[in-house]
Amino acid sequence: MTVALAIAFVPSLFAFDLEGKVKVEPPYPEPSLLPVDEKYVADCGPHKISSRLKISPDGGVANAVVQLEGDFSTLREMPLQGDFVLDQIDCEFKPHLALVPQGAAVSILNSDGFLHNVRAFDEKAEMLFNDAMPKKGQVLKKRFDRPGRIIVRCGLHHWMHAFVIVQEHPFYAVTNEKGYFKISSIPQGTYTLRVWHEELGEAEKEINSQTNSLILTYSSRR
Ligand SMILES: [Cu+2]
Repeated sequence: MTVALAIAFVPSLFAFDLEGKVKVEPPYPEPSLLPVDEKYVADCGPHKISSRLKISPDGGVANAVVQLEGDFSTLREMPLQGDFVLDQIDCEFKPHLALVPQGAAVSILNSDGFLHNVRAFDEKAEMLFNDAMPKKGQVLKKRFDRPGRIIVRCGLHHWMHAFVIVQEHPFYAVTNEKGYFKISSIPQGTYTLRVWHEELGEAEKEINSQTNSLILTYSSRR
């Protein structure tokens, strides 16, 4: 299930769109297989494919967070309505990375017919919540009031993790399977574009209204 972001800012002649691609230089690592504990194999299968680093055949990096830094405080507030969902299905979180406006309600689901134990931690590793979800179809509603990066884990299935990126403004994007992203209706100006990926780390680039497309390449795996 994907998370749809409804960004309803009034388009302006003085705004611009930015498209781009996040890449990594070869050689590209093979996806790693994560072992499943014996007692969970019946539910989850013998192993899981790691979601930490997904690279397309031409080096596009999925699940990188692209974010503009700037003062957007004069803009209209972000709409909080939307279908912000983090599902637990087949012993994995879907999506692996969810963008969520600050203060919006996020539905955490259990689509599996067995127990998950969802735990969220902020960037200082402080636990925000810790809830058992034993039932199929169970829904937990959570709100995140401060911008930042939340890691969500399952207390039972050690390979399960996902990120909730809490946005303070709409100028964020997550790269798709091919590494592409698009940020729309950016007010004219000069910004720092900050990129974060859980394996590849951080990168940044200065952009301005003349920058309509760019390719950002990580030099190697860290
Ligand atoms: Cu679990």
